[in-house]
Amino acid sequence: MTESHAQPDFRCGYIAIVGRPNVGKSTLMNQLIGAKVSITSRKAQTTRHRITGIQTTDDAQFVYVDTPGFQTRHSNALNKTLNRTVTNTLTASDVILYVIEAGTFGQADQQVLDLIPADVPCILVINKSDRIKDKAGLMPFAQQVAARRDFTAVVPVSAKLRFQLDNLQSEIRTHLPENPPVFGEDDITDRSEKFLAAEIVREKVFRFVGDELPYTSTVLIEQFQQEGDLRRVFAAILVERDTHKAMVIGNKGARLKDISTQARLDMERLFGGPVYLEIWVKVKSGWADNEAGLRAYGYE
Ligand SMILES: Nc1nc2c(ncn2[C@@H]2O[C@H](COP(=O)(O)OP(=O)(O)OP(=O)(O)O)[C@@H](O)[C@H]2O)c(=O)[nH]1
Ligand SMILES: [Mg+2]
Repeated sequence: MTESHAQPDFRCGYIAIVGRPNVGKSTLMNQLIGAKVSITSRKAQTTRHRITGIQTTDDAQFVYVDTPGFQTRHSNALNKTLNRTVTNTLTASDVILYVIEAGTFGQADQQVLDLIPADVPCILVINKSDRIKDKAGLMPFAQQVAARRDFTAVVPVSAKLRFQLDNLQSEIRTHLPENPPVFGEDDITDRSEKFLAAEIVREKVFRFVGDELPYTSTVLIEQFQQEGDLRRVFAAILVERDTHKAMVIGNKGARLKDISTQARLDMERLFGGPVYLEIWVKVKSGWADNEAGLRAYGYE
């Protein structure tokens, strides 16, 4: 710990990031901390766990908590678990970032807003503002949404282009309590490398396999070993049916090869060393419908 952290006005606290699926919560957290600890994709329901992203500056430690998009469509055991993760995070935060997409506000957004406790400072973050051509139209939209709750601030941002993220961070800091840092100053997450490895493989499945692959696929790390600098990772992609297995493997294994290569490169970047990665695809049906199965795969 450096001396500056002993300063009396050092602040540290938890910042929940919530919103309906696909509004850019994980992209926002990664950009705020400057590292990719939470996976992202253009498909809804990418994030399935509570994931912490930590950033330490001279005068504050920001502990962001990325959450799954709140599910309102299907109600299986997985979705109930995901939603419980969101509600539990909300009650344990110093500040809440309520994220919506510029120009869009619907029932699913309102349902998340209804969950937010009245006594926690909440910032309305209007993401994907880069997509709005008519910038003047953003004002009335922001005012309409802002009227739905007593927000402490309204900040239009583009997580993708890093637009307004510094302003957002200064606003967040004003709501953090005066506390010494909880994590080390170089920590970027409280999740293990094994957990992050599984998430990286899952991201590549989401990205490389078309929309036809149901969201009920998951990844299990069967072995994670470190020898010096080298990490050896043995992963299994679990799918529901043989036809899904064929989709993941692709023609002559081409798709699985792409998944493996991209996952390995991301792991090497994040872990800062070489990675040996082997991936199998296994059929295991029904895991997302059953609470015991979910616990076995690390869902809280
Ligand atoms: N144009 C634009 N796209 C963005 C922005 N932020 C995120 N996206 C895209 O939106 C999609 C969803 O991003 P995620 O960060 O995975 O969204 P999420 O809210 O975490 O999604 P879930 O975890 O499924 O709830 C991805 O394709 C991102 O690249 C932004 O500021 N501008
Ligand atoms: Mg996400």
